Amino acid sequence: MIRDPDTLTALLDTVRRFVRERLVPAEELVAETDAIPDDIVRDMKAMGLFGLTIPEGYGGLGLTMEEEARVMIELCQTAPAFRSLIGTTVGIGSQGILMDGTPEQKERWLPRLASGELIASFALTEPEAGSDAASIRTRARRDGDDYVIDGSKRFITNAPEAGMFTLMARTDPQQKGAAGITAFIVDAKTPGISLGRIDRKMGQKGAHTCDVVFDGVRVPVANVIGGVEGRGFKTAMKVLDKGRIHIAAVCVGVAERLLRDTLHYAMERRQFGQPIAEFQLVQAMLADSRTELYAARTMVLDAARRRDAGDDVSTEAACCKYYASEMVGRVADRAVQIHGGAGYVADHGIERYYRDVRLFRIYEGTSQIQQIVIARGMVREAT
Ligand code: COS
Repeated sequence: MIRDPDTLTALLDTVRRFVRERLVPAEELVAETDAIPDDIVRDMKAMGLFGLTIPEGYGGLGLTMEEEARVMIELCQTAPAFRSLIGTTVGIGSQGILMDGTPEQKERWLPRLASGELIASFALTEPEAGSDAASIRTRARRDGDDYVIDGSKRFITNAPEAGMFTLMARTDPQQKGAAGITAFIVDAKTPGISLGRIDRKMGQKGAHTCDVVFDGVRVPVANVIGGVEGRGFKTAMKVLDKGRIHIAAVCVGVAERLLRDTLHYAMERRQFGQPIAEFQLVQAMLADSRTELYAARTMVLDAARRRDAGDDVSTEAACCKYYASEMVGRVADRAVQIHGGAGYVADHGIERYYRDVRLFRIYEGTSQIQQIVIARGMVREAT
C-alpha cells in the first residue's frame, strides 16, 4: 500500500541521491576501516532512516510494508553494511515492541529508536540454538519486581552499537519448547551485560556482530514485552515474518546495483574486437540475472502489499526471503564471471559484493528454514 505517491517519490529520490552521492563514494573506506563514518550516521539519523517503520505518533515515518520495501530497494544499491546499521532497528529490533508491546513500552522506547538515539538489536540466536530457535537456554528467573537473566547470545548484529536488546529468554524451564519463551526489552547499559570480540566475518565489513553475555542481569518486570510471559517465541516469529520481506527487498536492491555495474562493464569491455555484451554466452548470463531479479522484485512487492492488506504472509515472506537471497547469490556469481579477472581482484568491488551477499542466505532464517516454513504453510492451508 502506498499512502501518498508524491511523498513516497520524494523520499525515494532523496534516498537515491544519498546513496549515489554519499554512500557509494564511501564504500571502500567502510570496507577498509570496518566502520561507517560518523557524518554518514548523522545524516542517516537526520533523514529519518532509523524511524522508517515506527509510527508517526512516535516520531517515525510509519512506512507501510510496500513503502519500506521500495525504500530498501533504493537504499541497498550500495554496500549492505550501511543498511545493516539501521536494519536491526527498522527490521527486527523495534518490531517486537511495536507488534506486542504495551502502550507504556511503546511510549518509552519507540521515539528514541525512531530518532536513532538508541539502536535496537534482536537477540534470539545462541551458541546451541540457531535454526532451532525454540530451544534457547538463556534463562530469565523472576525475583521480586525484576527478572534475573543469565545466558549468552551469538552473532548479534549491531550489539556493539546497541542501546537496547529485544531479548528472547526462557521464563519457564518446565516448558522445553516455544511456550516457555518470553520477550524482554533490555537496556544495553544494564550491569551484567558484556560483549564478546567483534566477529571476523567473510564480508559486510562495517556491520558488526558479536556474542552478548548476560550474567545476573536484572530487568524490571515492566520490560516484559506486552506484559505476558510465554509469548516471546510468537513475537519473534511475527517479527521475522516481516523481517524476511525486508531482507528480500535488500537482496533486490543489491542485485540491481550488481547487475547495473555488470551491464556497464560488459558494454565497455572489448574482446575479440567487440564489447563482450555482444556475445550470446555473456548475454545469457545478463538475461538470467535480469529475469530472476524481476521475479524477486515482483514477489517482494506482492508479499508487501498482501501484508499491508492484513493477510497472513508467513509463507509468502519465506518464499521471498528464500528466492531473493538465492537470486542475489547467483547474480553476484555471474557478476564475477562477466567481470572475469577484474571481478576476482578487489579493484571493482565485485568480489566484495560476492562475499557480502553470502550472508543473505543464512541470517533471519537459512534457505533451508524458509523451505520448511513454506512447506508447513502449504500443508496447513491444505488441511
Ligand atoms: N507467527 C506467529 N506464530 C508462529 C509463527 C509465526 N510466523 N510461526 C510459529 N508460530 C507459533 C506456532 O503457531 C506455535 O504456536 P502453538 O504452539 O500455540 O501452536 C509456536 O509458534 C511454535 O511453532 P512451531 O511448532 O512451528 O516451532 P518450531 O520449533 O517447529 O520452529 C521454525 C519453527 C523452524 C520455523 C523456527 O524455529 C524458525 O523460524 N527458525 C529460524 C530462526 C531464525 O530465523 N533465526 C535467525 C536468527 S534471528 S536474525
